[in-house]
Amino acid sequence: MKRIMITGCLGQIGSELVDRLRREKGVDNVLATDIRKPEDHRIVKGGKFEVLDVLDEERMYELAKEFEADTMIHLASLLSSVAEDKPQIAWHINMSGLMNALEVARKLDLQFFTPSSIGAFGPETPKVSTPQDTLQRPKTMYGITKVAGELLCDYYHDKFGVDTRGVRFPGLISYDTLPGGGTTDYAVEIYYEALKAGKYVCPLGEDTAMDMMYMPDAINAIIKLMEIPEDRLVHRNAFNISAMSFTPKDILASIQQEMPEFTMTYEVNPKLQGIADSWPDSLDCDAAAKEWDFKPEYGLEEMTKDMLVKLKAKLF
Ligand code: AKB
Repeated sequence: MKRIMITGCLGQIGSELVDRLRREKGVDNVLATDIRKPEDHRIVKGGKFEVLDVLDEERMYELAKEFEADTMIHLASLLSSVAEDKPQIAWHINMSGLMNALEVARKLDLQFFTPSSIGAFGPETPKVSTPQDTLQRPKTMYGITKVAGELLCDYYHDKFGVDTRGVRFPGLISYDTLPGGGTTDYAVEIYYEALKAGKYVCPLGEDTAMDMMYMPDAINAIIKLMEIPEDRLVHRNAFNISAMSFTPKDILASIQQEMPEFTMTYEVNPKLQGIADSWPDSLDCDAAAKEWDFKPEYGLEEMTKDMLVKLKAKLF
């Protein structure tokens, strides 16, 4: 990873990944792209930035070639909840966008990363300690695009020799950029509402367990996986990773440790509940630990403490 082009940079992962890579690899070695260009955004102002619709393969190719990229990190995608509202558009963006990015990687011989998700599993998958290699029959359009994406990335490696790598991200929690349209978004919103309103209405039932991870661990995971020597990898697309598994009741209790006055009520959203119920409760991450030393640092307690401090500084 010396000259890195990233799509979907203004999203939840992209904005923090760009900051980190600009710091570590040099501002001029990172090309940030997104479909929109808010002129006063720090990602737009702070280094190389180009407008790119990932459905435009020709422009993606020209930008990567001109920049002399050696790595493509493809993040642009619709998340699970919004993809259920617009399944046809989600298929188009998630699949054609990925195919375009893989084609650019093949033509220019780029190392390639794209995230998969816990959404790549379905209701028939073992729910607890979900194995790395197991049944994947998701029932959401998001999940279908993620499984197809995993297969496509493996295909580009096996058929064309593209160095494709990926992880199945759990819900990601961060204070910098809000996620948009995911099923796990509640675990971010809850901290905002705790600080702003002192109360939160949760759209999922109190015992709904899902895998989660704090953003610094997610960024570390991307960088670590991309830098591990290829001969260590048995799997490629995509590795189970997770830092914790919790329910709304658990996160409520962890926030109440810091803010005893915080309260939560429940108004279950059937769409979100249905998606969450079809996903694993907890992943087995042994393959990632063995093949590229994956080891997250934050558990629920440490994350809650850090989130509340950082978010307070941001909001007030
Ligand atoms: C979503 O909820 O859609 C994402 C994910 C787990 O992939 N955060």
